[in-house]
Amino acid sequence: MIREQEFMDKLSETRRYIIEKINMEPQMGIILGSGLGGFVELIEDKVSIPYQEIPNFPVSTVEGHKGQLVFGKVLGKPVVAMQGRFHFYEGYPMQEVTFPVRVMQVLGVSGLIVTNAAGGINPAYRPGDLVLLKDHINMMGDNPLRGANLSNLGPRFPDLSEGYDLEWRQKALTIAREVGIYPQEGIYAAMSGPSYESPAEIRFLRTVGADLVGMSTVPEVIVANHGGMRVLGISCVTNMAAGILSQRLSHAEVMETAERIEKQFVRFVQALVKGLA
Ligand code: R1P
Repeated sequence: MIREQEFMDKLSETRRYIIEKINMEPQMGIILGSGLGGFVELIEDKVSIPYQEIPNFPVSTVEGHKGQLVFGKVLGKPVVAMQGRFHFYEGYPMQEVTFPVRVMQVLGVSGLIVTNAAGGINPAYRPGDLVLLKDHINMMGDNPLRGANLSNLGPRFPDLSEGYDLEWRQKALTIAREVGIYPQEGIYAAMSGPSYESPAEIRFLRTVGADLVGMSTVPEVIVANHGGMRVLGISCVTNMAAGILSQRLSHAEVMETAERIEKQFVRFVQALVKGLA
């Protein structure tokens, strides 16, 4: 179980290590989902720090998640991007899965764009669609805030009634149209994975109102909200979920679709950083 002082000490050590390497204060954080890491090509005056060099950082083990923090500027705005995230199914406890969000918080980040590759449940979706998240359903069986509250970082019982900031969502829709993108809006259900969901689980998720399913994002969003950040969530529909179409699922397909829509995704996130920061 997490001890507050121990956690804060770790966080300070990580922060100290990072601020010695960068000479900027990132304003916005971006978490790049499976196959979407190419966004970092766009970051200027880059300082990239591999996760294995950062004290107290876990290491990404999933294909399509390179494993580095990239600091720099996007259209003049100071950002930090996670090229690769940590998933609960990799075996990390929730506090480790979300440790980078805490690091962003203590570096001064006040807004987070969190992205993922997701399976489409809503039959109106097609692989390749971008979806702005309006809410989530936590089906992971755990919560990153379990344990002693980190009272220096946020409240015991954070409100999630606008876990995905409404004003940002509205602005994001306008910004999307300006760059010729027409995203869907939907609710993301997070499962623990790593097995993909069964057709019966997908029918269940559809019944309870989920439009998309994946194995990430929700822990990060909970911690970001706890830390007082504004959050925007974007899913790339990389495949239809089990049982929606009669085809089998694979991470190779997830990566392939993510790569196919990466250019459009990058254009959108770039415009968002400019418009929201
Ligand atoms: C499954 O193909 C993987 O893709 C998604 C799922 O969560 C799972 O990790 O990855 P991201 O959510 O990290 O984009």
